[in-house]
Amino acid sequence: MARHLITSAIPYINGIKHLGNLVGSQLPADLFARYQRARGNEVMFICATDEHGTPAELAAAKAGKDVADYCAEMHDVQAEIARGFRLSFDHFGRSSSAQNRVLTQHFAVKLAEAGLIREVTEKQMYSITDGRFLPDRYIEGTCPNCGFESARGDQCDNCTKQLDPVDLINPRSVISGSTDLELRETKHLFLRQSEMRSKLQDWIDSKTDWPLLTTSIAKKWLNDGDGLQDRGITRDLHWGVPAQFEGAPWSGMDGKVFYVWFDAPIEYIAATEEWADKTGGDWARWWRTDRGADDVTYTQFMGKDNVPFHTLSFPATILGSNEPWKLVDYIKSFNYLNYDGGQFSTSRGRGVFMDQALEILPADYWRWWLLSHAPESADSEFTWENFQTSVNKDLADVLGNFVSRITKFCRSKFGEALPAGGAWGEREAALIDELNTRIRAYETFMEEKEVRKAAAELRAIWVAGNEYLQAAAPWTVFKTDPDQAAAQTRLALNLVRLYAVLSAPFIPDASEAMLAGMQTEDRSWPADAKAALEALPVGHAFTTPEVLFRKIADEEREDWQQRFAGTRG
Ligand code: B3M
Ligand code: ZN
Repeated sequence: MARHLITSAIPYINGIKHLGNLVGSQLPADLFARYQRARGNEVMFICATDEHGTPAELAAAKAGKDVADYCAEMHDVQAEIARGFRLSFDHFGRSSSAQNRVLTQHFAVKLAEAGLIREVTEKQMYSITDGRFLPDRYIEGTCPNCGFESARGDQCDNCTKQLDPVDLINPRSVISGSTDLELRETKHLFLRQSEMRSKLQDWIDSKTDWPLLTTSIAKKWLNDGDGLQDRGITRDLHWGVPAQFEGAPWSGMDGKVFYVWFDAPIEYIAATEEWADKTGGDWARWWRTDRGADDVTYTQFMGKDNVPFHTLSFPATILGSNEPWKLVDYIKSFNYLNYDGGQFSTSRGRGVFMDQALEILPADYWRWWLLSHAPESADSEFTWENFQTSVNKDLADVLGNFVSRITKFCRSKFGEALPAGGAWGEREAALIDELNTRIRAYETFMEEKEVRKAAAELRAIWVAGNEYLQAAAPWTVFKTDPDQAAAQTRLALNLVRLYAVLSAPFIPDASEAMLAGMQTEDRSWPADAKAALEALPVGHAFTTPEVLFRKIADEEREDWQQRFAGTRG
C-alpha cells in the first residue's frame, strides 16, 4: 500500500472563491485523493484557510468586523462550501491555529540557528494620511516588470513577479487611496534565500518529471536572480504569528508578525498536527522522514501564481531548517480559467462563485465540467454554451442515459434483478478488451495527474458501454432470443456498477446513486474488466435509479449568463 500526502493551496480567507480558484487547486487535489483512496492507498489530504496578512485584515475592515471573528466566520463558510463540492479533505485547517503559530516560530528559530536570518533596518512605505506602514496588499501601483497598473505590493497578478512595496511605480494606499507616502525606517527579519541558491537549483534540476508549467516558472525566478533575493519575512501588522516570542533569538520585533507567505505553507504541516490533535493520529509519519515519512509521496496542487512560493520560498524554509522534513515530490500547477470572454473578477463579481454554483446545480455537474476542462497546458475558458453542451452530452446523454435505459429495460422485461440465461460472445469479448485497455490508460493518466486526459478516457469508457448497448440491442434480441438478451442485460447492469467505481473521483454523488441503485457496496477497483462485469451475480436485486443528470435548457442557460455577468456586491 502506497502512502500519499496531498495538499491543495490554501485559499485566502477573504471571501468566497470562484470556480477558477476551485479548479486551480482544491478540485484536482480532491480528484487525486479520491483516486488514490479508491486504489486502496493510504491518503492524507490537507487543505486550510489562509487567514493571516493583509488580505484578511483588509477584508475584515471592509466587512466592519474584528479580524479574528471575521476569519472564524469565513472559515466556517468556506468549510461548508467545500463539503458542498464534496472536497474530501482529511482535515480543513486554519493557518491562525495555535499549532501553526508554534511551528512557524520553530522554523524561524531553526533558520536563525542555521545562520539564515538577518535583521535589517530598512525603509518601508509609510502612509501619513493613514498613520501606518503599508505592507503588501495595503499598497498598489504599477508593476516595474510588466507595467500592469494594479500590481499589489507583494506580487503582480499579471506577470506573477514577487514584489516589494517599494518597487511599485506610482504607489497609493489601498486604505485611503492616498499618495502621501514616505519611506520610514523599521526593523525586519530577512530570510537569506540567496544562500540557498545552489541547494534549490540542484533540487529543482532533479525534478525531471515535473510539469513544464511548474519548472518553467521555478527556473524563471531562480535564474533571474530575482526570485532568490533575501526577503523580509516579517511585517508591521497586528494580525498574524507574532515575530517576537519566548525563545526568539532576536529582540525589538514587538508588534510585528511573520509575513503571511512565510506561515501559510507551514500550515500544510500544522494542519496535519491539527488533524492529529483531533483524531489521535500521528502527523509525524506524514512529515518527518526520521519518523516514518520516507515512504510518503507528497503531491501539491496550486495555481501558477503560487508556484514561486512553493518551488523557492517554502523549500528554502524546509531545507534551511536542517531538520528532516518531507519535501514535496511533485507540484501540479494550473493556468487560469477565464470566464465568458474575460477574467473572473472577485472585486467586480464577474463569473460564478462557489456558493452560487451550488445554488444552481449539484456539485457533480460542476466537478465534471471543471475537471474535464482543467486549464492544464493553457488557460481555458468557461462559457455557458460549453457548460450546457458538456452536461447535456457527457452526463445526461452518455452516462445518465445508459443507466436509465438498461435499468428500465431490465425492469420491464425481467424484473428488478439480474436475469439468468444466455452466454457472452464476440461482441462482449471485444468490449471487455476495449475496457481493459481504456481502464489501464485511465489509471496512467490519473497517476500522472493528467486531469483532462483522464476525463476524456473516462468519457470514452462510458461511450464504449453505450455503443455496446446500441449494437447489442437487447430490446430487439429479446423478441427472438430472450436468453441472449438476458446475458447482455447482465453485462450492462454490471457496467453500471463498474462505471460507479471508475467515475467516483470525478462525480462522487452520481457514483453513490449508481451503487445504491445496484444495491451494492462493492467499490473494488477493476483489475480485469471481465471479472468486474461478473461481480453482480444472477438474481442480484437492484432498483431503477432516479434520473442521474438532468439537461440544461436554453432558457436557463441564458438566464444564468445574464445573472453572472458582473453585479455581485
Ligand atoms: N492563499 C494564495 C491563493 O489563495 C494563497 C495560497 C497559499 S498556499 C500556501 O491563491
Ligand atoms: Zn507585472
